[in-house]
Amino acid sequence: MNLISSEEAFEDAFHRAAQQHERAWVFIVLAMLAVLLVGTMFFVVLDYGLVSRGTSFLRRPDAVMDDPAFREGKVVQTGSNSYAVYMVGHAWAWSPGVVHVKEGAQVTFYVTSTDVLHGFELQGTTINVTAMPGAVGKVEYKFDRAGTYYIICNEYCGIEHHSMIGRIIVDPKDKS
Ligand SMILES: [Cu+2]
Repeated sequence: MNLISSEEAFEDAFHRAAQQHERAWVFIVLAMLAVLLVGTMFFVVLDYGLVSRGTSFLRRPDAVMDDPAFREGKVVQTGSNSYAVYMVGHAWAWSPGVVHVKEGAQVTFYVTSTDVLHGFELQGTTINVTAMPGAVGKVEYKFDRAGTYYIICNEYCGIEHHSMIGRIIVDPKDKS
């Protein structure tokens, strides 16, 4: 009798310890998942550039067209070889559609949309900003290689989405 009860006591203690151990690991795994999930969200939003850190929000989404720079799709020279480009996405084109800069140009893009979400992705570069109505995204890039860079809308925006292509043409230095 005595022997059996001590065995039972041992089993009880063993199960309690095992349960505690399992609970601790369930907690640790859930905490790791939470950190991973929140970390991924921060990475995608801030570092990957889906939303620019320089995004400023407007009260009226159409107010952006009150700004002549956006209305006219301006390219402003801000230094000897630096430019500010005011880029508007609308169904289904980019304005300005073609931008010429010199090799080595430092370009600041201000990106917005007049209607729905568009994706401002510049092939061959790290530029990837969502063009949002009511918000202006800011992204900078230095074009060290001459050539044609295509602006690809990477956010489905309607029937002619696939034809929404713009061009940034970087002219070689020796060309005047
Ligand atoms: Cu699109």
